[in-house]
Amino acid sequence: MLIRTGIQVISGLSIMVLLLSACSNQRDETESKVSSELENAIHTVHAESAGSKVIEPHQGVNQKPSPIVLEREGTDVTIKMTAQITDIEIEEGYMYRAWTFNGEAPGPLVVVEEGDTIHFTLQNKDPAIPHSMDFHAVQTAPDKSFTNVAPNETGTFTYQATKPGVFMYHCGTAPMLAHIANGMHGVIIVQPTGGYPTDNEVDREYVIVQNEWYKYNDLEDMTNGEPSQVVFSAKALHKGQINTNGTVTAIKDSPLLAKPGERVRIYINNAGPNEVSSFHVVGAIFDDVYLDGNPNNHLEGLQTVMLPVSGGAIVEFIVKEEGVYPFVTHQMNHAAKGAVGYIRVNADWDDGGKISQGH
Ligand SMILES: [Cu+2]
Repeated sequence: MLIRTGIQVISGLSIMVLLLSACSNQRDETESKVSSELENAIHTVHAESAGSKVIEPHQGVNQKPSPIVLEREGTDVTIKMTAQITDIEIEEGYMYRAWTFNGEAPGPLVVVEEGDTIHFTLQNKDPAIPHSMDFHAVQTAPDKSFTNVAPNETGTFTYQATKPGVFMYHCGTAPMLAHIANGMHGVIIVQPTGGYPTDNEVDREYVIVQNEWYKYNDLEDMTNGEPSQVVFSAKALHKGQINTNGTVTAIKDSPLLAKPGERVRIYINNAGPNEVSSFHVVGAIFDDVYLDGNPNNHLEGLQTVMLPVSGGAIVEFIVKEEGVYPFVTHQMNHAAKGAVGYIRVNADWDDGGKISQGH
């Protein structure tokens, strides 16, 4: 019989306190620091709600999310995405009129295979601002292939994905910081032709993105300030998985799921735009890590993986027993601003016998 030793029900704050009490011998001081940081974060959010800077052409514009189109014919992959203005509730009661791909922030997950030729079309539904697409997964001349698409116009670009990995994509239109920080970023996974050495050991796999938010469309704050929220989102890799925006409660309200003893793989990417991620799963050690998702960059036995802005990784770990395993960026001030998600490990969870792995 399994012994329930994990944390069954836990709040974001108590996780922070637990983490910090384990990591520091100045417990009282740290706890009060975390509380005060949380209060500051909440205060900031409320302050922002009052004074938004929605530009005139975006006032009253809230475009419904539209699904990405991804069609394959041999090694030719047609991808159609939109640039659009869509409200995202980053924190309960705090709406952010995001600049997005397809109405999601981060944008929809793109998965292709090594060697594919991508025929990419961007439909710019923004009535006022040009947008563009910079896929880190391709090698091409940016001034030809990542160029602006004017408002209400469509642009098509062709390039090849020659290297496997977990790559960032983002809008590259100036000022790029504003476009990315306002929500125009996402992940493209290029699956390696020969797979990963540990493919056969993986029971379950998920895609997670970290990003931070700033005061609404405030380039000064994005440039010189501190993030208001640092968040995780889950992007559905397999049917039935959650697909969320980057919000402070996204993967706490709907935890990732696994069963005791399973090996979990997470494809993780840090969209920034400014902050490094120190990705860590509480109660687990990464048995295998592929930096940037390239099978040649294989590391073993990591407690934390460092993700530069735009950087990605695949991490694999065993969830030993039942419980709730939080994952965080171990930069505690960022975890306090929302960058905490849960993996719920439960033997009784009825997954219909399906393994959420797709190779
Ligand atoms: Cu843009």
